[in-house]
Amino acid sequence: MRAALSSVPGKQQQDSEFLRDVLEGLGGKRKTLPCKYLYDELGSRLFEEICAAKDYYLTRTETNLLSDNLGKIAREIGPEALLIEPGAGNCEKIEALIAALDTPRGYYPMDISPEILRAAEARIKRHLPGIRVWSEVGDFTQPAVWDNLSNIPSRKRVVFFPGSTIGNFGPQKSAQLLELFAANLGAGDGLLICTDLVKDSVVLERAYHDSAHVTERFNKNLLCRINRELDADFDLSLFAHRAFYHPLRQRVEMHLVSLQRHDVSIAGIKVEFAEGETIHTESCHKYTISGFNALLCKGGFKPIRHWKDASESYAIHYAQAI
Ligand code: AVI
Repeated sequence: MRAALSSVPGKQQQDSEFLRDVLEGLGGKRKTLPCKYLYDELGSRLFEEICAAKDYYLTRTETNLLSDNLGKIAREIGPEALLIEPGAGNCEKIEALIAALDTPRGYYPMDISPEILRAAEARIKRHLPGIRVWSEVGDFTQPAVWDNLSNIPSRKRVVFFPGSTIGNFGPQKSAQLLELFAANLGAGDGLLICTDLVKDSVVLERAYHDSAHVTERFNKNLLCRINRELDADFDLSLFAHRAFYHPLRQRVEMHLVSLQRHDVSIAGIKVEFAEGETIHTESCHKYTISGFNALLCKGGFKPIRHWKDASESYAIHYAQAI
């Protein structure tokens, strides 16, 4: 396993970046926090709980859609492909896909966590012993983390980006991310990417305000993390979880609402909260097929095919780098 060292900052650098981002986000007129900080160890575990929650239909729908269409997807990808998975996590979803491919050349997972990658690599070796794995530790949004890919021989490269993760990037950043993918592919190489689709706002809001309150714990864990890691004194009982669909922006927004006027100290710096003031913690964009095709084109891809579930709730798209 080779680490892209330049893109894996040390603990001290991580802490100071976290503090800088938190003070910057809470210092503006509209308070925000970058959603990447939701995923510390507990946050990642809570996210796994969200994926299994009854009201969060996304994971379930994607899993079924993938397994229902594996043969067609494998035919579209074709033989001798190297599968690249940015933000691979536990590699659970890719296994069935690799197994369905005609003579796959190997698997190239990328993740910020070396432990997660090590476990995933072991899992692939156990379940698919003939598959070569090249792991890359680092933040896949950083171009340098992709550099080692050019040393891997392959006839065709395919980026696999499931989970509707593209939806957390926002209009500009999602196009930039697709451009980064395209820059690391050759003409005709593939992108298999999953998106949640625009739908009834009641269904969307229930997914992010689930009846088991897991998403609320996930959202509030961000304040716990700031308390723990940045010597802050957020009182969690003074914040409420709110998630609502914004139809014009086609996104669910997740916020933490201050229930009364109060001050919070973060590393000795005072931050004031008015009653009703919110911290915007995450945006989850939803797409129409034509809207996402336009984004693919902007990012340097030609849309080839897509598959939707029967209720047209979710989509898997296959596109080719231009
Ligand atoms: C990771 N991502 C695709 C999730 C989503 O649905 O946008 C994150 C999430 N936030 C709250 N619930 C799920």
